[in-house]
Amino acid sequence: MTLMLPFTKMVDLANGTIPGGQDIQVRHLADLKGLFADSAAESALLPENPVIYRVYLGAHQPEVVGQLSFSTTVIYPGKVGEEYFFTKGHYHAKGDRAELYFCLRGEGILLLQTREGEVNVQHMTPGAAALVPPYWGHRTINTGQDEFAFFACYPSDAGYDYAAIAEKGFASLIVERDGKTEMIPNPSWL
Ligand code: M6P
Ligand code: ZN
Repeated sequence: MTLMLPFTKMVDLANGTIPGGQDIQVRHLADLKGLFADSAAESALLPENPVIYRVYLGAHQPEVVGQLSFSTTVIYPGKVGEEYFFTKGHYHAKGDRAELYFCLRGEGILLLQTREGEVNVQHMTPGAAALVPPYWGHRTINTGQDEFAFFACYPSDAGYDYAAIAEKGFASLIVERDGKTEMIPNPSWL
């Protein structure tokens, strides 16, 4: 066994970033192509290709049992059609791995779904600690006017299954209608 040394990373609570982190994933609209329900609105916005969110990796530990990794995610405000900007969303490749989210800034929704199509919604405002239990797919959505930022901690061996979400999406959409946030059924959910 190789003994790893403890370490600390600072999260900037003002903006939700992890300064000095070498690993930042930038997700543009093109990276989420096909995920928004309103494909005409998505196509119209594609030439502009806005940044939808950034993931700041604080610790990407070896992908083995017992290790924890952590990151922050900053989702920018905006919509594609009536649907708010969101993360791609994933199930864990190892489905029995859980994850913890802690909201730092702004407001949003943690949308969860089982593979059988059961949906659950958790409201995220600064201070909210939301648990993603094993087997729940998860996506975060910025329902506010400002940046929405949260901290995430997860087993390093959890892995990502994006394919199921890319194929079927989520059973519910989070949209703005008449200035209000609403959850509506996804018309293309099978
Ligand atoms: C959180 C964590 C990360 C994840 C990120 C963006 O920071 O859950 O593991 O990568 O959100 O979500 P996605 O991978 O679905 O784009
Ligand atoms: Zn996850």
